[in-house]
Amino acid sequence: MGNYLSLLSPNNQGNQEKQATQQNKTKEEIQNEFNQNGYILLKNFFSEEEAEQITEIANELENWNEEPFKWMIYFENKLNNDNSKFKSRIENFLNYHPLLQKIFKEKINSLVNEITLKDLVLFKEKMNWKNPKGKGFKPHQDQPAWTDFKPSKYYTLALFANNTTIENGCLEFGTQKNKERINTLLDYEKNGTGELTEEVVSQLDWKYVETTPRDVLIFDSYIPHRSGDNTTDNSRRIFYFTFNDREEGEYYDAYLVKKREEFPPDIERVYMKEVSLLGNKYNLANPIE
Ligand SMILES: O=C(O)CCC(=O)C(=O)O
Repeated sequence: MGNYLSLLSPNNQGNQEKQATQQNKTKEEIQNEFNQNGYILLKNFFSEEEAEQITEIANELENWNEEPFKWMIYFENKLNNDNSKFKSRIENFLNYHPLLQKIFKEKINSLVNEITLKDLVLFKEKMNWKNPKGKGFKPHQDQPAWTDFKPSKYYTLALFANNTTIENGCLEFGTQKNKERINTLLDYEKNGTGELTEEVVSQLDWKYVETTPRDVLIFDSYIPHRSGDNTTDNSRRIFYFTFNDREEGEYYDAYLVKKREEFPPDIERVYMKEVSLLGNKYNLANPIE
């Protein structure tokens, strides 16, 4: 583990305020930056070795076959619409991957708690592939996707299984020009894709966030974000672990039940009612078919 966790860990409390990270920020400065912007990038949080493990886990998931009522794999059509589909997203894999579970328990959950200063519990996890010619995500906030559940806010921690770049469709975050933290829902297309209105999009300051597998990114469910198409020949993979405040309840299992009802993975669709893709908040602003 790089500098951050030792900086943030309780057994280092004596000198943690003075100790600098690779970004020369104290723990308090990191927490303040997250509170101010609604997102924070921690550069080089992981060692080279750990970054390789993350990449290797993504490689393994890539080879998992579809299995009904286990992990959930979703597909999208290629950009050139040649009728071929590729894997676009996998959800509900944490409980089937012991090494990832270990990393989650030892590092991920504690880190997100320390940055947000909350006792957070996992709500859901996913990995988005964005293969070569994979499509981007339209500008949106995450909160409207999860309003079937009680939490007033969610926090997502992202891990990167590739370098993410402007060319392969890295994440972009929008903040208000007056620098005020966005803590409410902005105007979005309620009957369509969940996309923020053009007016809202044009009023925000958009910043690309390019990353490597050594980095960690944390963002909340009100920060507007989007990503471009992958115009390169390599895939761009990001893990997302989404949490909510334990005080607002635990919904991990309930979310999976609801998602399976509303937007089941392809392999389960034969068992389910017809799936509506358009205006489905379980498919908010994303390219999944
Ligand atoms: O992976 C991406 O490019 C964006 C993902 C995203 O915004 C989402 O899944 O809500």
